[in-house]
Amino acid sequence: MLVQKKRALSILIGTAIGLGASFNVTAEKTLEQVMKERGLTQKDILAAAKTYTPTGGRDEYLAFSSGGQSGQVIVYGIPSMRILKYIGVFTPEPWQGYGFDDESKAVLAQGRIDGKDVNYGDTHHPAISETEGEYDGRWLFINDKANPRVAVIDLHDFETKQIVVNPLFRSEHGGAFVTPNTEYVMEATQYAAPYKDLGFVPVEQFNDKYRGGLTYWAFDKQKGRIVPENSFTFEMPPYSQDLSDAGKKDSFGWGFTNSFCTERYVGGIERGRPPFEAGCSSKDTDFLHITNWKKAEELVKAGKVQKRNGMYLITMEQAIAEGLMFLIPEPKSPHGVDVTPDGKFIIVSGKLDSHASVFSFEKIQAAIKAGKFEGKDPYGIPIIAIKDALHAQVELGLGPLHTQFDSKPCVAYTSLYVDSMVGKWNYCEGKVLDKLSIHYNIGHLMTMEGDSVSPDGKYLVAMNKLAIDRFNPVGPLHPQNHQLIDIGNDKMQLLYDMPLPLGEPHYVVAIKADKLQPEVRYKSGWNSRADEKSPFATRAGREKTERTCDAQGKCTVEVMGTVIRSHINPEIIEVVEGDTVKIHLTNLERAEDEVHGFAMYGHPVQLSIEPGKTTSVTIEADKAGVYPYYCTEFCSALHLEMQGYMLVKPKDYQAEKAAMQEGVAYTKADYDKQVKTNLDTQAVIDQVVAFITSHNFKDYPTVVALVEDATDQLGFAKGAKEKADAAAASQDWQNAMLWANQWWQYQVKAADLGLRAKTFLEQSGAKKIN
Ligand code: K7E
Ligand code: CUA
Repeated sequence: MLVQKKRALSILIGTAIGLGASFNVTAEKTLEQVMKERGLTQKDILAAAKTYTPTGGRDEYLAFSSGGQSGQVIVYGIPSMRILKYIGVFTPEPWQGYGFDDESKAVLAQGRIDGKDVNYGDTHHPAISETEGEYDGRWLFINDKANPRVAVIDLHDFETKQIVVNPLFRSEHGGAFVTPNTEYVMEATQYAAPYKDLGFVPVEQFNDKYRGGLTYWAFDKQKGRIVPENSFTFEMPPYSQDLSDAGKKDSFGWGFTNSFCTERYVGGIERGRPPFEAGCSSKDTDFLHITNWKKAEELVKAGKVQKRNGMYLITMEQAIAEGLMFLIPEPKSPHGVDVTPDGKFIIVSGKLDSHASVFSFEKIQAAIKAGKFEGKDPYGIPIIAIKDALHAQVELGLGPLHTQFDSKPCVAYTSLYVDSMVGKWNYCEGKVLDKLSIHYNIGHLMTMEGDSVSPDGKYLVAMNKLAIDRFNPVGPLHPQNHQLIDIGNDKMQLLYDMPLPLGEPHYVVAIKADKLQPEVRYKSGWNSRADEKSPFATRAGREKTERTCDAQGKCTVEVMGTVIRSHINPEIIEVVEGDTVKIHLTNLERAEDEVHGFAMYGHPVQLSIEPGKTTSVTIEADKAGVYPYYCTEFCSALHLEMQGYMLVKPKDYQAEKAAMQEGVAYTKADYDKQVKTNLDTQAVIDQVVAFITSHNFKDYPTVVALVEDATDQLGFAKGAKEKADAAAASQDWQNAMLWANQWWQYQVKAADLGLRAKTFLEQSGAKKIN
C-alpha cells in the first residue's frame, strides 16, 4: 500500500530514485546449499512444498477455530496455516472496534448474564451452517462453555451479529452443532444445576432439583438470526451432558448427546467427601442420550409444550410419554460423539476406555420400534441395551476422544489423548489402518468439511493441547500446537506445526474457500451489526453537528460526520463540559481495504470504519480540555494529518474574538507555484483517465469502485479549486494558497486511485475498447 502510494507520488512529483551504484553482489544459493545450511531433509522439502503458498497465493480451505478462553474465533488458511483474522465474539476486539462502538456494544450487551457484562467467553465448538448436510458457508455458530451462550457470525462480513443466553442452564458444552438444514443449533449443558428460575437450591437436593438439558435453538435463515421464541429444550437428568451431534441422512431428525458422571456424584473435599473425579468415574458406563427433535418440533408447533422462563421445555415426563428420548449405556466417561457422513452410525469414545464404540442407527430404531429396553434410568427414561445397539467396538489406543471422517467410505480418524496419537481406522469393518504420533496430547481433530455429509479428506489438523518443546520458548505459558497432516495417502504424513497463541482452541471447522463470498464493502451508510441502513448515515457535504438540551439543561451534541482520505469531517468538535457527545462516522470510500479508524485521547474509543460503514460512539465530555482525535489506520500518505480536536469548554467559558494564529504566511508566488503543480498533476490524471476509459473497465467491479472513489475526489478537487480561485480573485493569498494545496491533495488521492485502477486493468489483461 505504502509502496504504491510512494510510486504514485513519485510519478506525480516527477522524481526518480536512482539505484545506488555500488553494492556487494551475492550469488543466489542453490536449494541443496539451503537444505544443508538449515539441516533440511528431502521429506521436509516435500512437506514444505505441500504447504508453502507463494506471495499473493490463496488457500484451498478456510478454517474457523474456536479461540478458547479468548472468547474469539480464529480464521486461518489450509494448507498454508496462515492466520487471517480474529473475529471478536464474546470478547471486545479493538482492531475491529468490537466492543468500542455503540453498534457492537449492543451485540455484546445481548450476552449479559443477570445484567452483568461478561466480556469473555470459553469458546469450544464452531459450526458452519448447512443445507442438506453440506456446508453452505453462510453463518458460523460458536458456544461459550462458561456461560451458556451461542453466538451467530455472518460469513458475508465475518462479524458477530447475535448472542443468545440460555434462560435455563448455568453452563454448557455440547454446542454448537447444527442440524442438516440449520433448522436448529444444538446446545447441551455440562454441569447440572437448578434451572435459572429456581435461583438457589441446596446441593443436597441434587438428584431431585438439579438438571441437565439440551436446547435446540431455532434458526431463521431469512433473517440470519436465532429465534429464541421458537426454540425448545429437552429437560435431562443431572448427568454431565457433554458433546452432541445431529443425525443426518438416515438419522435425520434425531440428535445424540453423551454424558459423563451419570453417577450423579457431588464432591466436596472440604466436607470430607472424596473429590468429584473419584465419584464421577466409578461406573463402567455412562449414557448416550438420543432425542427426536423432529417429533418434538411437531409437539411445540401443535402448542403442546409449556414454556419455562421464556423457553419451551419438554419435561422428562413428557419426553418419555411421547417417545422422544432414549438412553444407551456407553463406556466409560465418554467425550466425543460423531455421526458418520451417511448418518448410519454414531461413534462414541470413552476417555477411560481404549475402544471406540460404533452404534448402529438402524439397530437403535429397531429396538425403539420393538419396545425392547433393558430397563429405565432413575427418571424413567428407557435404556436400550448396549448389545442391541452396537455395530462394532474397536481397540484404538489410550484416551480416545473425537472422531472425524475421510472422503473414503468407512474411514475415520480418532484422537488418542493419552497416547498423543491420531488413529486411522475403518469403522465398517472395525480395524485399525494407521497411527501417527503428534506433539503433544491431542484434543479434537478435524478433516476438511469433516462434519458434512461429504467430507473432502485431503488434510487433517490435530489440535494439540501441549506444545512443550516445539517452539521457541516464550515463558511458562506456551502456545497451543495445531499440526497439519496430509491424509491423501494410506500413511498419514505430518506436514507443519502452527503455534496458536490465543487461548486454548478446542474444535475447528474447515470449509472450501470458494464457498465463501465475503463482501469487500458495505452498502453506503450501513450499520453492519444490525445489518440495516444506519439512521446516522451521512453523505459527503451533509456533515453537521447539532447541540440540543432537555428541560433539565442536560445537553447532547450529535455529530454526523464522514471519513475519507485524508480527513475526518468535522475537524473541530466544540462542546461544553458535561455534554454527552454522540459521534457518527460514515466511511465514504468504496475502494477495497480503504479502512479508517478513530481514536480520541482520554476516552475508550477505537472505531474500525470499513468502506461504506457507519459507526457510532458515545462519549461523556465530563472534563474541560482539549482532546486530539485521529485516524488509526495508515490509510493514505497524509494519514498522519487525518486528525482533529474535540474542544471541551468549561461551563461558563466566554470566547474572546480572535483570529487564528497562522504558522506560515503565504504569498502570491507560493500560490502560483502550487497552481503550476496542480496543472501538471491534472495532465497525469487525464492520461490515467484516458487509459481507463479506453478499456473495458466496467467489467471489473474492483475498478468500478476505484473509479467511483476517484470521481468523488476529483469532485472535491473542483470545489477546492473554486475556493482557491475566489480567494485569489480577492488577493487573499493565504487562503488562495491553502485551498490550492487542498485542491492538489484531492488530485493526489484521485491519481492514486486511478493508478491502482490502471495497474489492476493491466494485470488482469483488460481489453482496449476505443
Ligand atoms: Cu474435547 Cu470442549 Cu470438544 Cu476441548 S472439547 S478437546
Ligand atoms: Cu484514515 Cu488514516
